Amino acid sequence: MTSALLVIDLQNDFCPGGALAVPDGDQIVSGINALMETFGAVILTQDWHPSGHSSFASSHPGKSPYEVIQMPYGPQVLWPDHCVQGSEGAAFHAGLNTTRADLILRKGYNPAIDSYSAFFENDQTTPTGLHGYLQTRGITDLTMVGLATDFCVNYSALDATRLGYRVTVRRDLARGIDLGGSLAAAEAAMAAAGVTLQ
Ligand code: VGL
Ligand code: ZN
Repeated sequence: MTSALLVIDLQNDFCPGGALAVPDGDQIVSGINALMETFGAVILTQDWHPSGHSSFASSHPGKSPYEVIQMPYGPQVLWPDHCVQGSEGAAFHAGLNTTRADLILRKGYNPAIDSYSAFFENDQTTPTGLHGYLQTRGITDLTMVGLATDFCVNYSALDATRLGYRVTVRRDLARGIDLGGSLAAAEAAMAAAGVTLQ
């Protein structure tokens, strides 16, 4: 078996002081840097939205952040503007060891579709290309860490198990947004799907 570490969205906007701050999101950086040294493959994901992205509440007159709307592909939480391409908020946390990364995968660049998962956009059909990359490298096992446990980590872990990877989520190296119980729901869904919650 060949394993990779997938570091999800460890960006300024998801850390304290950022536009969509995850509580204690910055507390996991040094632990993730240390964990990188134990993996033969390290992949970072980067949430990377064009300004005016359809997941931003500001793109929907009269709507507020954290409201849910119906998109052609299903329900979508509306977020504060975050991780706008090229902005400081979209940059990786300054303490993250990005030098160690083999691949930096950007997602969420499609103006009309959000992409929580590192594998598929939120329509659950448009691929990001990560599956092909991992397959051609012979990677079968994935350990996931980063932000946010209940959104991008959760969706990535569920897609990865569906695609046949063995998936571990390091809860100690992930943090959640927790909108109305979404953290507990995500952990239950991951456990039910066969994700190892460590
Ligand atoms: C994320 C909400 C919106 C995440 C990204 O990285 O979990 N959450 N965009
Ligand atoms: Zn986003």
